[in-house]
Amino acid sequence: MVQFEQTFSNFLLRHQERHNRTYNFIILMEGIVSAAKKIELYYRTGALKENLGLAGGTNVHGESVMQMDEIAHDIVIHYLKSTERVKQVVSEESDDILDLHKDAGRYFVYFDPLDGSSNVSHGLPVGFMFGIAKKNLEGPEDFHLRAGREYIAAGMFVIPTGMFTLALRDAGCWRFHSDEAMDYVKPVRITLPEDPKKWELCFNAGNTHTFKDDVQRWIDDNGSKYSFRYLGALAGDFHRLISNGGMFMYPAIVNHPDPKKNRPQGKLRLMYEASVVAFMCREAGGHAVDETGTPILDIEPKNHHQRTALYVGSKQVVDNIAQTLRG
Ligand code: AFP
Repeated sequence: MVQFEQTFSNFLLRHQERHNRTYNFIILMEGIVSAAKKIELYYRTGALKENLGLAGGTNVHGESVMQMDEIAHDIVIHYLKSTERVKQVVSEESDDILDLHKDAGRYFVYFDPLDGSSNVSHGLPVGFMFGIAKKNLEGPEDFHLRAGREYIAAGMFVIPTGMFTLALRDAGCWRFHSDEAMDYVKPVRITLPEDPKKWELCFNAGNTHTFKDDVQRWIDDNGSKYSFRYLGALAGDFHRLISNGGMFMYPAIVNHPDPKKNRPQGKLRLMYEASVVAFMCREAGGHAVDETGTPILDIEPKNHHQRTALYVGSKQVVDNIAQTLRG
């Protein structure tokens, strides 16, 4: 018998209807999904076409090589523009905030088109991560940078695995799989498991000696309770974490033997990395804080490329380390 799965488009259409919403968000998401499919296609064939190299170089055919993250940025901008629904975007690949349809648009999109660049030359998983906020419907738009709690949705594609996770405000965190026709299908609601048996810790253990003393002590006291996993691309690491539970962390680097390499503000970007996973995690029943124990979703960005430390995952574990962080 032929097995039919619910498609992402059908899922979203029903969601909008159920909540008496407009179709604008569907048009926006159609653009985002088209971009993800295109990035996936380029990524899969990148090694063949020698598109995984350094920008500015030339391949064996004498053609100029574009770096995958630049290609991914161009793809996302093209599809977002074509929706005619986006006012402005923040992209990891652009120094400036970019205006798309500044007056007529309805949404702000904050994205990293290809997160995890150290995996690119190996063809290993990377992420296309995005957060979405809506214009001020009540008064004149002031174009302020939104904190994560103001996002209406956030999600990520783990490329090239065909996995897509989307969280909708107050409507849960959902995972979809790409089928044979490259349609995203089979919505499965994700809730962080309460059973600590599967919980994992996920961080770059090679950096441990550079974390602040309290965090190193917390790891000494608690690390042995969990298995460790680390891929080095947030989307892939978080994809696993949100299924198994536990905590992903990228603490501030404050004790580096070479002080120039310290990162007291953390490494990850607030608007299109930390707030995106924090939003998904909240919808899955989890929590996320920064180096001071402040909820990530409450941080008002002062700069669109602002960095932050990040502790995200099962509420119990994050609450526990947050106590240490608050001192
Ligand atoms: P890149 O895109 O610069 O490789 O950074 C990826 C990332 O922002 C995030 O996806 C990873 O979780 C984290 O950095 C990995 O950082 P380390 O290589 O320092 O462990």
